[in-house]
Amino acid sequence: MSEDTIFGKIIRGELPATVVYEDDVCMAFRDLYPAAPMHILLIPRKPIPRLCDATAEDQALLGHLMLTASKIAEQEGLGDKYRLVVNNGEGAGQTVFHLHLHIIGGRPLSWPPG
Ligand code: DGP
Repeated sequence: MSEDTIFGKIIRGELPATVVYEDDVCMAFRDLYPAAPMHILLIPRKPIPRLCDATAEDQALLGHLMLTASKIAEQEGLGDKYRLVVNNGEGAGQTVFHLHLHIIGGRPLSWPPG
């Protein structure tokens, strides 16, 4: 049912978002509650709730997301200084159950994350 998440609504144009990239497979927009000066969310159009719900059928889609994240980071001027995060499941902090990659940058990033 992840078509009914806020991200499903953004994909369908029912909720506004500041879109920075889109193609047939995915779209990327600015996070409404940024954790860093640059915080973009990259989502597949296919409504996969969590990364652990992806299957072998999604292999090309997942590869496309990774390569697109790198392209967006370059487009947004992050150079090679950015972090990709996937929160998988409630226990890991996932709040929107439509798979998404956080692209975070624009400040020093410490490790390990909290
Ligand atoms: P996560 O906690 O990993 O599920 O990340 C969800 C992210 O979605 C979080 O960083 C805040 C962001 N977010 C929540 N609601 C909206 C919204 O309506 N629009 C946008 N652009 N981002 C949102």
